[in-house]
Amino acid sequence: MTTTFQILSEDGTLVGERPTLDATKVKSLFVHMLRIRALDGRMLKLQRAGRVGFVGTAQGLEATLVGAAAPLEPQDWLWSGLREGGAAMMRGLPLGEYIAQMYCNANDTAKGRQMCNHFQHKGTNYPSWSSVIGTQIPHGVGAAFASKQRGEDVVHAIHFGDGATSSNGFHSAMNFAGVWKVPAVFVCTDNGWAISVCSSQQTAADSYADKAEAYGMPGIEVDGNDLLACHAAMQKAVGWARSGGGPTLLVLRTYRMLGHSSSDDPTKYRDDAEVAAWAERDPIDRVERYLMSLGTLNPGERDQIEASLIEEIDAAIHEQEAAPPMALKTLVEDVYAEVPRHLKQQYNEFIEVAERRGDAQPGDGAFPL
Ligand SMILES: Cc1ncc(C[n+]2csc(CCOP(=O)(O)OP(=O)(O)O)c2C)c(N)n1
Ligand SMILES: [Mg+2]
Repeated sequence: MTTTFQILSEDGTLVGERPTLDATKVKSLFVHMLRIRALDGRMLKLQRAGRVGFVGTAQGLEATLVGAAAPLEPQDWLWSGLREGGAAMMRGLPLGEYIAQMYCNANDTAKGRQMCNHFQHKGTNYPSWSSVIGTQIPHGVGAAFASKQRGEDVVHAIHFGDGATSSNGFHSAMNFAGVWKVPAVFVCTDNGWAISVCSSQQTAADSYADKAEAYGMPGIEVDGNDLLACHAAMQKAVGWARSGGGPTLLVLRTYRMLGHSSSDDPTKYRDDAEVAAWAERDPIDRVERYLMSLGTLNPGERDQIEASLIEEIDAAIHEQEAAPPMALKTLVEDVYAEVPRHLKQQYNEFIEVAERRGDAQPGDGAFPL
């Protein structure tokens, strides 16, 4: 029977090993958790209002994102599964850029070529998400092997969901990672569901952490609603990888509180009672109770922090909503050093249609034959 690593119990009292984080640091991580929740809430409203196309929230998963990202150094890499945009922001993806990627506007660094809500940030070693489940796992292991071969002081945090453990990429990547002892931490966010497939349908193993044994690495199950446990487990695994010890599989057990995405209706496949039970274990409320008990957070302070976060987010939304769409010309750029004749021709034909429809201004046809 797998035991679950915990430091902070549900009522916010310490039950495990002594936390290495001081109260001030915990409070700053608490603010990051609140920012992720506030941003998700805002994005979902924008989606419902038809202002952005698609949203997959991290509601309920905030301790996993923040706890696992905090122990990384700036030179480390974070390979995202489906929901780590908030972790990227914490490591330096600017809020404005995050929102620009939601709108796919002219400030979108992916130039509108990604689905919205699929983030990337070169400056903090955060490769673009892939919707194709599990593909980032072998990519991350390959990059971790390269870091090892080059003798770099770089650890790769490779995130994925419980559903990705059924992908080919998971097994081949875990196998190579174990053999090559790459500097990686596999962070499996077990949020109970892979869209409508629950964990008991996904695996017959007692825990996803058991899978590590077959690949010759430690596998640790962690209470994913416990910020301090997620942080401590990640800190140890990152330290182990950095010192040449090799990879670890961390399984952060938590719960996806909302739908898989804005296109999903979870009431079709899961019970309200299950959701209500997990709501009682909210990861943010737990840290709030702990900080209150330390006297580091005052009554009413959470409301004030939330209000100022919403103000900051709304200002960034207004700024990005005013930005123009990505220039149409970018459709044919960046593949060839010079746009070839056949693409110029196709582009000009496209612009003629776009002008007729009012989607392009006269003059947008920048490639006259
Ligand atoms: C290879 C592949 N198969 C199926 C899908 C459809 N799909 C999208 S998300 C998802 C479930 C992912 O679940 P999980 O890995 O647990 O991540 P979570 O959404 O719970 O964060 C599936 C099956 C896909 N995108 N790629
Ligand atoms: Mg899942």
